[in-house]
Amino acid sequence: MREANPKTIYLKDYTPPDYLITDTCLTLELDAPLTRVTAELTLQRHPASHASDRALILQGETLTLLNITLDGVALSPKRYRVDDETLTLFAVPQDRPFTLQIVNTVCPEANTALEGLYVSNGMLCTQCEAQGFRKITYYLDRPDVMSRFTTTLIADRVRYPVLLSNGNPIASGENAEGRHWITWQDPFNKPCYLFALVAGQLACVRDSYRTSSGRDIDLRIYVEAHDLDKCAHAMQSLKHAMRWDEEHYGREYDLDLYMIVAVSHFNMGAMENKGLNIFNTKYVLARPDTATDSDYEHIEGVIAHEYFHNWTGNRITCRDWFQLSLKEGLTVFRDQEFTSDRTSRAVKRIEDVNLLRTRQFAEDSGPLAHPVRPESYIEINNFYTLTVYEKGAEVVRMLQTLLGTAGFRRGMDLYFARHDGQAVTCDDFVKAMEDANAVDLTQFKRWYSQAGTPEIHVSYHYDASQRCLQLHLQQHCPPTPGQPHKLPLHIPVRLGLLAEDGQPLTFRPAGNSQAVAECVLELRETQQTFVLQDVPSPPVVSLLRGFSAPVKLTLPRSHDELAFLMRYDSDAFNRWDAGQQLAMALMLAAIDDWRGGRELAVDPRLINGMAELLKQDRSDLSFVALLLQLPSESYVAENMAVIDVEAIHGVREFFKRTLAKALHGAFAETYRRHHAAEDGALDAKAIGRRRVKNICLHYLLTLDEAEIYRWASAQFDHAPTMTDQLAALEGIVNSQHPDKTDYLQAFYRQWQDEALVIDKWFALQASSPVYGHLQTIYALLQHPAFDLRTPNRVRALVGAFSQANPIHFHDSRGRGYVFLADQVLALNALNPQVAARMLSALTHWRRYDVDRQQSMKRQLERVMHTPAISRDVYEVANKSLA
Ligand code: B3K
Ligand code: ZN
Repeated sequence: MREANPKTIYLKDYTPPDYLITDTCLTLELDAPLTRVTAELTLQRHPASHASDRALILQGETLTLLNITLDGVALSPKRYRVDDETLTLFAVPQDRPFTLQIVNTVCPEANTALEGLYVSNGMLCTQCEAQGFRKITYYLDRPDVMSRFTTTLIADRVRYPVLLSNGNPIASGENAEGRHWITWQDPFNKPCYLFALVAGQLACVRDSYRTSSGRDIDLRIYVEAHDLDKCAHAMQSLKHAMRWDEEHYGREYDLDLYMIVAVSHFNMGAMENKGLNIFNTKYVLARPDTATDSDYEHIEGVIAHEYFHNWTGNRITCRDWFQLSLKEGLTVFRDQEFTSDRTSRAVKRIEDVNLLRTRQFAEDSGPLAHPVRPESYIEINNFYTLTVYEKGAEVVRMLQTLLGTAGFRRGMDLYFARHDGQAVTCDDFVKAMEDANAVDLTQFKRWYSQAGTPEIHVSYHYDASQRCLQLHLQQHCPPTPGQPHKLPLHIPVRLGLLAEDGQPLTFRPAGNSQAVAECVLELRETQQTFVLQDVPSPPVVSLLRGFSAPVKLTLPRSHDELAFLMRYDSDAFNRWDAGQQLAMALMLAAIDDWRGGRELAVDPRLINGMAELLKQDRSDLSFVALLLQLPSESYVAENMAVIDVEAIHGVREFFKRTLAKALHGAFAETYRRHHAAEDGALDAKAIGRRRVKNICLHYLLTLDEAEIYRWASAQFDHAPTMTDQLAALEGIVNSQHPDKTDYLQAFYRQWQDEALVIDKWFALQASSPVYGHLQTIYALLQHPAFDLRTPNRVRALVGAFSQANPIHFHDSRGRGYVFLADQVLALNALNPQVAARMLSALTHWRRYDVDRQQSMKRQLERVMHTPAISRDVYEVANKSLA
């Protein structure tokens, strides 16, 4: 819990460690109430250390210290000091290696923060990133201290038959009193945040993988026995990821064994511990009747992400936690590319940009804005953010755009060759890109140090007599906390031109002798003019293709021009985006009308654009499904100066109903056709069919027609997949369907033993604009299946309500905010990491009207001034109010 003044840690204060730990031998006598840890560490003074002090300071929290010996001699209490966070040994040998043996105990079953060693459904497991290892034993808990780990696990053989740690098992045996032991050794040096252990009654699915050099890898997924039938997809995903990394980056797996363990209680998605990934069950378990198509895709993506970390994160790790994006941004970029290759590039790009533009842009313009490489933090766990992950991935993507795929690969090869086995910085990564391509990326590096989303304003002029197009680009980045003035960034802007008939136009960029159909403009100045020659006719400009940079682009366009691009742009991303911009412009205008009490209407260009789509027979139906969707309420909010939740919701619902009325026949026909073809298959075609069909159903359900209610009910009753059952239920609950409560109950009865499905049941209600009002939320809080100790459940109820149900969360009397603050305070005592995440829904209080601002602020203040508030929650509340 919080010290009087929580300390801020600064990047500028980084110094290399004063000691190295070359060998780490751990022995854990495991049990849920009390685990005894014996650590034998071989240390030596860091050859480059200049500190004059002979003290050694180890980190340790929530530990009970029993005994310390140095080179076999017990240390008297005079030789060391222990406090809540450190163990200081006053004088240790400076001129030779020495060994420390430290014995301490921990209490896993009291650990509700789920960091360090804890219990999940009777199983013992660990989470050490970022600083959880210090809750297991005293250590130099920092990523630039890398050591060879040998771990012996001892436990009751009935209650803990499976004992796992990193690397390979090298010895095992039986002890007295029904206990057994196994020793694991990891041949690769690693920082302690990659340490893991698991002990429990686990069942295992096994498979194997032959690497490109012909080595056979033993693959295992460990789960609770009743989940054995839900592992096949995760295993396939792992094998696909292993092959992809060989083919795309020449990276092979390096141990003989790769293990994944699924646990029900987990603060995030998954963790890339060396050779022993620990996963939230949500990203492992899938069966067609329990997991949706999107779940299947996310599982493949997260399995791949953790696998890719083996090279980008584990073999090459971070020097310090400010460099987090070195491994996270890069690994997200790699998993995005993998998913694009495995599914649809256009769909994946749109989904990623949607996330970035709605959530990361909001983060970047709010009080918690920070650079991709932050300069300071109070609690590092608060910096596993959309900026570090998603914007970090965009920064890597821009490097690939600027250097070309081959140049980027050369940079990656050099990065792996140069830094294998090291703990490095974002600068080291960019240096490898520079050296491999003989380019200067000094200006580009500002993307790592400057927070905020740049805005680009574009204007252009076509000169028919010269057949020349002049494009004028201006960049500006608004101030963010601590950064009032920004320098111009190096921004890749991908561009193409369309002729009046919608066909691509070729042109010649300045300095090119050849005509091209597309090019990347490199914007470096605050204002810059680009000249394109040999443009044969007046063009329509398609800019920022594929969303080539994480910026806000403004280019005044008529509705006709947007409708034209929506139909003809050869860049799939920009086609979709033109439709979104058209819908956005119309919705924002309608919001003005709503607020002025004027009558609303939907422009025929949007209706016709959607009608066209429904007529065409396109193969990428998942892409069509995205084109049929209106901008989300949160994206509309992001585009308003003062967010008006009621107007946004009212207008969006009006648009849905109007489109449903106008396109009734087409929606109904499309629904029936795809529904008739439903066979429960899981290939891209079947997934696309379900997506389009369920969107049509949701549009039609806004019309309150008995016939459509029957369709939804029938789909619910006979659905072969969770995708269809859940979509039907969601449609029913969010419509005026008279029997929605019965359907909710039926769903609960059917799935009460499947925790991940019950999470969906909570989330669906908590995010429902029709059903998820405060009374429902309070009732769900009392439901026997609700549990504040299970992060997935908390996210399903508290997270879904506060982040995905704007109309009820922003209740005009502020009761939604009181609810959230109450839950944050209750969570604060149990799990500060999750509590801080939940609080983030109040961060953007300045974006709302004055009354709401006051109510949100009051709750933030109430949280911040609560005694015993955690560092995690304090940092979010304090910075939100600053
Ligand atoms: N590296 C972990 C995240 C750890 C978060 C610690 N609070 C998962 C990942 O990004 O792969
Ligand atoms: Zn990661």
